[in-house]
Amino acid sequence: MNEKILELKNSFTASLANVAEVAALEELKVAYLGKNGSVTGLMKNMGALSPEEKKSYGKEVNDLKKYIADAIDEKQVYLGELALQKEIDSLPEFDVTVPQDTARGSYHPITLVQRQCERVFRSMGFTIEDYSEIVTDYECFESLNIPKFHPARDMQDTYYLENNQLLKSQTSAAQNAIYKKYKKALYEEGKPIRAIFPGRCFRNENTDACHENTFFQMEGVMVDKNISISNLIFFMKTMLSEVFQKDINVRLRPGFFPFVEPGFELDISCLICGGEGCPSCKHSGWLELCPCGMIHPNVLKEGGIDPDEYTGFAFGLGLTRLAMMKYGVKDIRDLNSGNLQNLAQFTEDK
Ligand code: FA5
Repeated sequence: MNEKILELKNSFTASLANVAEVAALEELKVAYLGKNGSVTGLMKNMGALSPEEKKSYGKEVNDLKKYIADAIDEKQVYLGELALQKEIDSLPEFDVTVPQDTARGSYHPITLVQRQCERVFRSMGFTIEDYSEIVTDYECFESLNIPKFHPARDMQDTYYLENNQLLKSQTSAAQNAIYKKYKKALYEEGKPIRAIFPGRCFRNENTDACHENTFFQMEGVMVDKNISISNLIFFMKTMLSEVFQKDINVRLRPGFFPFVEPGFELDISCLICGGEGCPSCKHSGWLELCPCGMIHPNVLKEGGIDPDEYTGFAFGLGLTRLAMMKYGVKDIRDLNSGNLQNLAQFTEDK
């Protein structure tokens, strides 16, 4: 190797070893590879060389250029990593096992009543089902004896997606799938269908103290031979007395839902005003809590179950309203407010 080139290479290597900061590295780069740098200066000697010498000299200069450029890039990466590590080391250390002073989270009141209901129904042999919030028109309406353009659809306007699916307006949307899932066990093993399916529902409606556009319901169905209204009333009464742990005034009145026949509205005496009338109960003293009825033969048929052989009941409990009554929340909108000071009060249960 040309002596001058070798000298420059050695001096660069020694200087690079002493560089400890990005700014100094940049200076070194300019000193060697810049327009007036040492390596560029080597090219000026080319004129005095023979064509043969020029060839090997030129190659050696180019090799040195590449060597210096690569070494600078490598050092730049190294210095970057070093700086990052320094920054990490300067962060305060923390111990994940040290207890924090901040308040602990609590269960939402709707979660609490949902779990109470689940406990009661599980103890009576019901399975708990999870179901999608996005459903088809068939699931939410058609399979429930509500054909297209049926006036009953007006009661449950909801939010439609561009692909024609919709946000479910009622947990009843899972009924058809539940019948299809369990009919084999019903027919072949004689196992009654007993299922509850809590879930979030959506409706396009004006909100007030007892109506939200997003709320929770808990559907329940039971199908077997000889199921009657007495079974329905027994399960409703058991659930309410377990949840409230006291006697509650209840009234049952006729109600129309295309998927049950006969259908009922189950109201409870408003626990906010003691039945006197207030905004929470639309000043009637009663709160619609749990519509129910005997499953319509068309709905059973659509689920693959012969209505001449089997009967069943279904109910659609308003979980959000149940939470209002249980915890004395006067305005349903407070439950969706995300106000932790309000919500953190309800920690009595798991
Ligand atoms: C239904 O949704 C029927 N699917 C219930 C049903 C199931 C009937 C099975 C028969 C058999 P309805 O629209 O009334 O029915 O709602 C049921 C309950 O959900 C109401 O009683 C109420 O407690 C609650 N609910 C309804 N709309 C709202 C709302 N906008 N905000 C809060 N709770 C509501």
